[in-house]
Amino acid sequence: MAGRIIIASNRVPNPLQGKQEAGGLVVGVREAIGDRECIWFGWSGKQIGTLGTPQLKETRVGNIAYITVDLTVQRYRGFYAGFSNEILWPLCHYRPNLMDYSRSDWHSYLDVNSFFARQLAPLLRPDDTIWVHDYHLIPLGKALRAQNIQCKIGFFLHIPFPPWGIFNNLPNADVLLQTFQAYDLVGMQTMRDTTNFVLACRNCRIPMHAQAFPIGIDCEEFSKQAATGEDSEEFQQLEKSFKGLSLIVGVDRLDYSKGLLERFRGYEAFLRRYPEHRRKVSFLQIAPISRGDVQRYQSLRRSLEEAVGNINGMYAEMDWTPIRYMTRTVARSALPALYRLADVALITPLRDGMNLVAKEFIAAQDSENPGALVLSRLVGAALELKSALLVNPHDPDEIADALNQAVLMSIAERKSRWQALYQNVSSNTAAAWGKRFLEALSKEKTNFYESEENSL
Ligand code: ADQ
Repeated sequence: MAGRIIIASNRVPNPLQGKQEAGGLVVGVREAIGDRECIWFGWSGKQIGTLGTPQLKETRVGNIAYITVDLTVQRYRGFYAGFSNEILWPLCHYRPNLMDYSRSDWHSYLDVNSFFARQLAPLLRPDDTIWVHDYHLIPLGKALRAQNIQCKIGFFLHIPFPPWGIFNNLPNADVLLQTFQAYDLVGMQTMRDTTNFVLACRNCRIPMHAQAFPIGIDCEEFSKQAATGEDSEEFQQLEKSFKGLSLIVGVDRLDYSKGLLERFRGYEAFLRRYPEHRRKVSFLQIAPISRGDVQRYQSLRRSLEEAVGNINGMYAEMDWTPIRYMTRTVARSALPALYRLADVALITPLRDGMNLVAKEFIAAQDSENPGALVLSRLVGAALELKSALLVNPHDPDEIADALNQAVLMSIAERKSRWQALYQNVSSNTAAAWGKRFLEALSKEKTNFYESEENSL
């Protein structure tokens, strides 16, 4: 593939932060770009009072030009806080009852996507390849076609795609689905999402194809950071404070899709039903606040604090705290060593497109003494990480039983499960994900319902 790569995502990574700060999307995309010329386009993260003439801000680092544009407060509310996060996010995480729908947010969503397309179109050349990311920008492809852009355009959805019976709760669901037709390739995280998407399109008589491209992590880099991080002061402190205890760890953005309340219920059931583990384990849950200005997230935060308070109130001893819960931001550089120190990772979202934390935990383990992974069956990663202890996150007793099994697991079993998991995480990397998507996009546009391995 010649030509430039154009990445469009709602938020653009800070070009001045190194690899250290990068998440899966950023790593995968950067590796896939390689040395090719690239524009990374999106929202600056800034809200402005009135629009005036939109100002594009460009920062170039190496072969990548990061180009961002501000949004007005009104557009931010309708497009981002409203339609993206209070309608599409709950809907795609199988929670249509949490949608807070308004027609004006829908119009704002379409309007901002057209606005982005108008800003991006003049920067494009005919031989560019455009890769659009995630639910904020579903109609961007169609809006670009309306600007007469004929380049190849691919789309990847990072979050789940629910069954039609759920998706059709969205007013104008068919109109939104039709906008996917502007893309030459649509990628989903798993075959489950791909099937749901294609069947939803069939229900609306929209001929569409899609493929599964499960996202990975930069496994080698993560393993290296975990091993070297053991010398850091943070790690030493942490190790000292958990000395003699089995450490159970959870790391998730504070979001209702991550199943934190249900997880705390599971941990409570574990302490209640297996009292022999009290004083011998400690659970550290890190949950950095996200979307803190949204009311639903504020009330979730209060419920979580109450749940932690109840468990600690009920089970704590003078010299033992059952749960430590942090909403403060933890340096990303501290995570690999924390995962390595942990005996068990407890990752139990109610729904998740993939869940990179599960993969990062596996990458970070010491091969001679790996920890055990307790993972929700309902996340994309569970379809790959089959040697984890898989649980239904809605069942506190199942979580409790899995925690008991994880804490007691022999070294031989931990090693053999981890080897199978590591094999998966190290072969399906972020770089491989990005390359697979762009290679598939560079191939034919036509119907590949039958011919492609991962397509419907
Ligand atoms: P997220 O919902 O954000 O991603 P996840 O896949 O777990 O969920 O990725 C979170 C990332 O943030 C991980 O790389 C993690 O290490 C990092 N992180 C978490 N806590 C942090 C902290 N305190 N400080 C710094 N970094 C932290 C969305 C979808 C997922 C999908 C990804 C990628 O919801 O399902 O796996 O995109 O496609």
